[in-house]
Amino acid sequence: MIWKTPRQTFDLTHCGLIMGVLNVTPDSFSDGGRYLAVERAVARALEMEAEGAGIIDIGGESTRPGAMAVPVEEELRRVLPVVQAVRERSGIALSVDTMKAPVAAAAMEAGADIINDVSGLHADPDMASVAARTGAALVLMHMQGTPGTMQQAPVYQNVVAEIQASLRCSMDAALAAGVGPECLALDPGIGFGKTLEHNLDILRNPAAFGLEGRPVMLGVSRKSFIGKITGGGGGAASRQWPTVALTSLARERGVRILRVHDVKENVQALRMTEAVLHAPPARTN
Ligand code: HH2
Repeated sequence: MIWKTPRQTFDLTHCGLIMGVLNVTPDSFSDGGRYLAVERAVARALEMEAEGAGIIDIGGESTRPGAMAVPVEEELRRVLPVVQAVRERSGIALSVDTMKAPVAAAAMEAGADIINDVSGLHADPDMASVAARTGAALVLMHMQGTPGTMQQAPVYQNVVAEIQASLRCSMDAALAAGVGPECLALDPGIGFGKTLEHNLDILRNPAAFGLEGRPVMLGVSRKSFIGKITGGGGGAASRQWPTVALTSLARERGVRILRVHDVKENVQALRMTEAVLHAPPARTN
């Protein structure tokens, strides 16, 4: 299972990837406001690389439920200096978490490798052509509605089938624009227009979203549905260990790319799970 960016070719057959979250926003639900200064953001990116992240995902617009859209100039101002500065210091794969084609294009120019579009190409009609032109790897995520409204009353007849159908449309649009199939990864979008029950349905069989053999990515990290299971109190950081548990479970069930805030702990869970999955047969003589 190959996933291609302009700079890297990841073989995900036996080895998954941890994508470290770096939100350069004032209002992200977990790390908002912590990495607004470029030097702090770069230091965190290099720390996550040292902890074993394979990708750093840089985002300049919060997509938490109820979040307001950010103007393109402001998103560029937040994201570009960080992409440039990390790229000067490291060869790690960089992803830009954006729904805006001009932000994706500028980030690719500045040294990014992956476009992570949580709208699955629905927000900006130019996104697919930017991905095709730059050769970016492209994450297509499913979202019902927009961040402003998505958690008001998400409804599905069959959540798995409807996400699959929507991801297939996104994939077809990407391929029609000239994105290489080997560049695509698919994400069911945990928490994006989903109730707790929808999220649990998705987690029961995440491999169902690996259409045409493409790698599945998942972002459960510290999300509020975890707090609904584990009980209140403690805020987002207290959801770290349930996130680690889900990393192991998801990897065992076929997910290859895990987007997380707590890199070190999730890398350990991933490698441990993979050691069990791919253990050589025990010797009998
Ligand atoms: N979740 C968030 C943002 N981007 N991208 C993908 N592919 N999958 C996800 O599940 C996903 C994502 C939301 O988390 P976070 O970035 O931590 O918060 P915020 O949107 O408030 O910045």
